[in-house]
Amino acid sequence: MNLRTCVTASAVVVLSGIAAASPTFSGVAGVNLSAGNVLSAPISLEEGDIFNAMTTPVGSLFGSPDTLMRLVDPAGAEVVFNDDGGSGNGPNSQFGSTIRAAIRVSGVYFLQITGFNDRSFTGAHPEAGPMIFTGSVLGSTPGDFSDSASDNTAAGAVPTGLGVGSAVGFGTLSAGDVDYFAVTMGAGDVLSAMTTGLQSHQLDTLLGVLDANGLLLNNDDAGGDSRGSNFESSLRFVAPAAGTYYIAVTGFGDSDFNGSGHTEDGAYGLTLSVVPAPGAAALLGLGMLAAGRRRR
Ligand SMILES: [Ca+2]
Ligand SMILES: [Ca+2]
Ligand SMILES: [Ca+2]
Ligand SMILES: [Ca+2]
Repeated sequence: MNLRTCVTASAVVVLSGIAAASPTFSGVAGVNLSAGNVLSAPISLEEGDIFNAMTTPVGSLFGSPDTLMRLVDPAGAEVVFNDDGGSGNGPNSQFGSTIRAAIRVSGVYFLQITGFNDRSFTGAHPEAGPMIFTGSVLGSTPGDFSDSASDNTAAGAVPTGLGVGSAVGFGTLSAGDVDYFAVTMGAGDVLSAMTTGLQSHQLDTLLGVLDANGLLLNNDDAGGDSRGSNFESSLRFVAPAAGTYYIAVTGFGDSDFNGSGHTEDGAYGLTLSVVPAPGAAALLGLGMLAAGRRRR
């Protein structure tokens, strides 16, 4: 599977109560949806893994193609489904999808993406255009970065090491804690980011992106679906200028991202990708989804 990226050895993260077997890894791909097509890709997952995925439409920024996404288990049952999940700072409405799933049974699952409103995933839709697919598996190994210090400032931000590509890391919230992660973006680069609670799957996060001056440029509270709950966050952001941006994770109630006003307590995964301006998305290659693409 080419979704895998290099797993770096950083601080060991304990996934409490989770017997994850797969390595932790992330991936990003530019893919095209065509009218009448369903993108379907097999992915091997182990009991205890947490699977995460989001689409970021870039045909028109965050508005088209309007995707639906789901994960299907080895028995053919739908595990989780989402239509529009999370926020976007583009000029259009946000029609990308975000899903999370805690895996209870090992086996070959299918990730499927279709167009609105092909709820049966049979290909009956007119949606067409490029999107960015970002995915990760939170498994038994450390991620690419880890929040360890309790430093509620951008100056203490955890470097993600992310240039163009994807990364996945871990963080922990406690009451009053805000976590900052730094990414370097070029003008027009597109950021896709999502949080996933590790223990309860109901960690109520807020996710923000701030510029170097600390100005909050976009944020999300409840974005996407995870087994019926909707407390975690996902956002899409296009950089207006080249520079360092800060991704901030805090708890519900702290809408100004200064730590006051939240009592959320727990660990989470943070899945990220940064890719060049939308016009270049198709140049990334069809990635993992290409192999599973089928024409009706
Ligand atoms: Ca949608
Ligand atoms: Ca923290
Ligand atoms: Ca939330
Ligand atoms: Ca506050």
